[in-house]
Amino acid sequence: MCGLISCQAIKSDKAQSKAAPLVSQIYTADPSAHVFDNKLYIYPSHDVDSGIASDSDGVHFAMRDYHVISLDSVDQPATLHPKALDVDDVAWASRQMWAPDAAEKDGLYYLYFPAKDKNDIFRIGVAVADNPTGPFKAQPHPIAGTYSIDPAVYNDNGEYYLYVGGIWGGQLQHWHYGKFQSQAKYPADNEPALMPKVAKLADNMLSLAEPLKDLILLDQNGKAITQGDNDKRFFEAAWMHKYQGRYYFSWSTGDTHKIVYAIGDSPYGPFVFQGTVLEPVVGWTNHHSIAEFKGKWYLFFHDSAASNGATHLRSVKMLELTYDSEGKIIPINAYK
Ligand code: FUB
Repeated sequence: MCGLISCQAIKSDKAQSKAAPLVSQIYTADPSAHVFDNKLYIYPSHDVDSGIASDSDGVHFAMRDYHVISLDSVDQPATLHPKALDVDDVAWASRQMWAPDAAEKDGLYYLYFPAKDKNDIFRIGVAVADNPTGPFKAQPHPIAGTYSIDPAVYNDNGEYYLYVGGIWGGQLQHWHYGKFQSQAKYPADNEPALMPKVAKLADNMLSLAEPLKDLILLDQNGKAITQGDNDKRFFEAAWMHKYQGRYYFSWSTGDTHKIVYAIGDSPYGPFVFQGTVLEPVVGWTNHHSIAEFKGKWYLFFHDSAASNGATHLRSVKMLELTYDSEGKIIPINAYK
């Protein structure tokens, strides 16, 4: 099995990318894509070289702010917008502004982001703007009842669902019965894996309407995916989209470096495993989103090809995503 320091999924010198970075002024990662008013907006992390040595908790991902990327059409260059939010403007946050997402409701835009609080515990915050690119104004406290990382917000006809979670550095293994335990606890390899969490957002988009609960991911035999099934079990990078009336939940397998997906009939699941969306990319992390724009579907992802494989210096890219006649995603290899 690969470790965070010792293994990269694909070496940069073997990778001929099919896609170019959307922007090259800064390093960007963890793209969450949405279409607002017929324009594509991507909410990424902003990778920086902090000089912090890497560890398996990802302390070298020391991001401090967010910038939004937008595209009027896929044939035109992307626009990188000015800073949308800085950690110094978030009263409760201390460090590590990781993968964000955004949602629109009634003309306001909500940026959801994970950051470590003053006790070094990851929480999910929310910041509000009157336009999609910000600047966003952060709420004074994290969203009550939230924890871990990688928020993804899915708008299902005006009902908004928040998905969160990540193991290892994402701290999900420290949460039991809604309480943070300093001792990490993982299920045994043959037990159900730690599952991502879901809750509906309240009407004000600033709080949860209900406590976070497990989003159940099943294998093709209807059994919960087990902790030892590293090729399938949830690691981080939750995303939800709907295709032809069915809900597609996708995620990163972490130490096996894939983006995989499962299909369900409700935003709450359960979801049945289907297969791979994206093969491993250059760098350790794999993180994505999926959105429809002007009649075509696209996969948004990142890799470290432009930084010669530096895991914490990634670039956001996009490729068209297609389905077969039964709605199965045709797996993407970003290099072949
Ligand atoms: O960018 C920091 C972390 O790396 C994200 O939160 C994870 O999903 C992984 O991409």
